[in-house]
Amino acid sequence: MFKKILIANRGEIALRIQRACREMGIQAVVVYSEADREAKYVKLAEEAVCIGPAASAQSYLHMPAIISAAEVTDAEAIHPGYGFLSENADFAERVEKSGFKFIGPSPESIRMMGDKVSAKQAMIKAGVPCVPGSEGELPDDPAQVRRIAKSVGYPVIIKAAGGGGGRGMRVVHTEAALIHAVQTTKAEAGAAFGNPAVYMEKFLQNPRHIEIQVMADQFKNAVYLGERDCSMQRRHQKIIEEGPAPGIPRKLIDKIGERCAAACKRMGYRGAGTFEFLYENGEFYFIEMNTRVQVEHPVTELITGVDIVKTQIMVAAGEKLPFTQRQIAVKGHAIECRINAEDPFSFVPSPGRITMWHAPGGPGVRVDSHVYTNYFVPPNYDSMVGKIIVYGDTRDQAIARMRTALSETLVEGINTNIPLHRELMVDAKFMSGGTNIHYLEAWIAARKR
Ligand code: MV4
Repeated sequence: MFKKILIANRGEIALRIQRACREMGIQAVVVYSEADREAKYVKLAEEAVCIGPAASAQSYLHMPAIISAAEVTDAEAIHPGYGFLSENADFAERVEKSGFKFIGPSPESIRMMGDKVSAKQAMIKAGVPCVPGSEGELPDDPAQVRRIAKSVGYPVIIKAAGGGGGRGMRVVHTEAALIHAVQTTKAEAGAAFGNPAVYMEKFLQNPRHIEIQVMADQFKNAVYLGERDCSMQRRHQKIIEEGPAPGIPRKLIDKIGERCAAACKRMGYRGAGTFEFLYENGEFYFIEMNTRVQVEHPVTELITGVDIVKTQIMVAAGEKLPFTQRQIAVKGHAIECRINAEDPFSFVPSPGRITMWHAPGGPGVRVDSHVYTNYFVPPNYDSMVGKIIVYGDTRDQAIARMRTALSETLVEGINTNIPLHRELMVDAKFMSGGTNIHYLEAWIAARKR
């Protein structure tokens, strides 16, 4: 096992990874920007290296600074967390070329999934169901593009191969609008991702966003750890995640989960991964794969008992997965509310000094946060200041516990979205479960303040 790991991230996930290291008897080195000197993950670390100014491009995204920090502290491995460099294949490659282990998949796997066209082709080969659409990249010939759209059937969606997470897509409802939409998306994709390639899919109108967590080792063992429902989102930012997904039969989850695990084995995938699906009318359609630990990983940790971060470290060190598929069972229900420093009505970020922070507690309540009373939320990064995750035997119990947890939570000095969460936890449609990806935005539009 590693003696020392460098954590190439900030905020709550830097603290989460540090906690896994401590439990495993591994020394953790944290890195921080000038804006993060006061963060809890820095204060709690035995070793911390300043890697640059507040701007991410000059600190958390600056590969030479991070690799130098690993060199001067004699770390053996680098955990990238989520965001920042976590899905950058070139970074993973530079980490390994510099003699460190990258705690994540191989650069080849990251690259393959980063290109949404090659990811989809890999899934088709592996028998994972995908949204019907173009076979790979769209050709240049407008007549051929029209023919493909006709056979897929309108509405269609044009997506950039280099996009993902909601960036670089355009819905097309009629043939008259098709070619212009393709050309515009290609131009934007070329400028934004350095890759003008686009592909086409049937546009699903009212899907849910369901994702399957997987974990694999270098010996081609791979298991799926159930699912999460991440449909409660606004502008591609998830705000509530839960597992299991309300109303989806376990048999369907097992069937798709087995396909995901089989795909991992076939690809020689190592580490944690998430297969993202759209779910509509009882069918799953693969859209993207994330090759990192995700913000919402605690939901899976609570319903399976698996420590995902610890397992990431074990498999990166070359160990076998410490469990088989037969040993994994989903039990109970978990819900996560992301707490953001923002206005609960306008969603404008609300950085600044937190004059009072009181976290909830009690049975089945977990809080992953790097903030505390007197902490200054810097304006330079994501507005998430923490996550409240609750567990219950049933979904109703989890909701009841989340209501209690939210009622105990006290944050002063900044605005947060806690009022929004409090309202949603008593919303009849949320309470009955199974709302689609458009529900939250429609709910916000109709909301009275
Ligand atoms: C789609 C779709 C409907 N049909 N693909 C948005 C983020 C990116 N991961 C893929 N996205 C979508 N792809 C087809 N063929 C609708 C979305 C989508 C969405 C997906 C998941 C969660 C929230 C979303 C919000 C708007 C659109």
